[in-house]
Amino acid sequence: MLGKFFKKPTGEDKDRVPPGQHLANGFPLMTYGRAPKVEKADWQFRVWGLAGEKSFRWDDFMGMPVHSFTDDFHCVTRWSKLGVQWTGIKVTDFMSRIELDPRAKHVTAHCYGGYTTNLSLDDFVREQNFFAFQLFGEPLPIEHGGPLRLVVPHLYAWKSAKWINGLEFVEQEQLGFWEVNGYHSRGEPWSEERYSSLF
Ligand SMILES: Nc1nc2c(c(=O)[nH]1)N[C@H]1C(S)=C(S)[C@@H](COP(=O)(O)O)O[C@H]1N2
Ligand SMILES: [Mo]
Repeated sequence: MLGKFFKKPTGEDKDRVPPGQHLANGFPLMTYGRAPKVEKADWQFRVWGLAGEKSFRWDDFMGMPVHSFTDDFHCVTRWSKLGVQWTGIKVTDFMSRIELDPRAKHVTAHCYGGYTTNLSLDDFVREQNFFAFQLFGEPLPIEHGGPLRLVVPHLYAWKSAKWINGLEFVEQEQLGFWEVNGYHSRGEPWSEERYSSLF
């Protein structure tokens, strides 16, 4: 589907667009269901499973080091957006504030609204991954996952959980919302890990 909504990558952009992807015009929204509205004063983030149970409030997150990130964003429905500018908190900085059980091998991200997605610990705990609270220098819009979303740049964007509010650490992989519905359990865009071979 080229034309109004998609551009064919040209020149140097070409090397940045994974196989089977086209460049999006603007920044499309992709949400299953409705965007939940959560005020920062009420916002809570919980850790459980194979990690010491812990609860965080908005100010706890804002007390962690803040960084800028520029990343390409690839949705499995075949649009990519290059050079998205985010501000957020590194997953690695967050992880230094929790006590992880060495048996933990996977994590399920939980969100306001009920969405979930799973990641191996190896894919989750990376310097490049972060919790974003700003997009292009503005507070992260609700529709894009505000007040806080996960961004995992090296995997398809369904792993970048919007309205994230919890992490459940587990030993055995526990499939999330799209993964249960046939998407690949990992979702690496350069090798086109789009769908599960089980379906
Ligand atoms: N909570 C939640 N997070 C989500 C989704 C969702 O439906 N609910 N959609 C995923 C998908 S499929 C994509 S492509 C990206 C889209 O992010 P955007 O709407 O900011 O473009 O969010 C991901 N995170
Ligand atoms: Mo997506």
